[in-house]
Amino acid sequence: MIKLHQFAPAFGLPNASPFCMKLETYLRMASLPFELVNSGDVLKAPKRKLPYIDDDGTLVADTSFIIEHLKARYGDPLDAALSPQQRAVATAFQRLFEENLYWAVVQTRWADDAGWQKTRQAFFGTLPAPLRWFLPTLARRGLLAEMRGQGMGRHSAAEIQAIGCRDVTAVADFLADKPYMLGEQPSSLDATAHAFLANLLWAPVDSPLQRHARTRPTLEAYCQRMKARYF
Ligand SMILES: N[C@@H](CCC(=O)N[C@@H](CS)C(=O)NCC(=O)O)C(=O)O
Repeated sequence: MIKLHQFAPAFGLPNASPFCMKLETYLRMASLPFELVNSGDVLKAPKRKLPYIDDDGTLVADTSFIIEHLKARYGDPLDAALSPQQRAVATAFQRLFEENLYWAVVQTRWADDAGWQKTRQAFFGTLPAPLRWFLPTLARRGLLAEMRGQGMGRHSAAEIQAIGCRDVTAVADFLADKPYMLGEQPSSLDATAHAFLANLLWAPVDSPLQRHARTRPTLEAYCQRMKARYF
């Protein structure tokens, strides 16, 4: 049985980590049986980030490597029929979500003071004292340092939100009125798109980015479609 090691659910979402939610969505889409381990223990993770899987004793980290592993071991029901052009588009959008939009969402949750109050309560509120007193500040400091190292953190809040809004516009314009990102059939790109868009639309963290996403009703309809089909 595949064990999916991830953070505990928060914000009323299957997971407030878009990467953890991406992998759970993929496993559901590919009809692979799995067990959730909601320990949130990054120190046990091979690359010190979640999620990772334990597949009958084989540990695999990073959602892209995990999905490659799953395809090689259990088959590729979602992407096998994609054309080279569709694969190229999927790769480009995956990078948009995971390498760029992700940091704009991080800004709304970890840098913005009002967002941080929500994040702190949702992610750390149930921790026992004394962890509850110092871990949130350490985690916040660490993530903001990562954001600065990545480069996004060097921009102003308004600039970061404008960058993220352009990503959301690109996704909404490309999705248009198609049922799934690449057309009539779902592909693994939809695991990423659903996880990142649901985290943006449905987390109780107000931001210019969220308000912008909510002006595009096809994004809400898309997430509802994915939720109804796979969750
Ligand atoms: N490229 C990785 C990204 C995973 C990732 O960034 N996970 C975050 C949560 S969304 C994490 O574990 N952060 C903990 C930390 O940085 O200490 C993947 O695709 O799995």
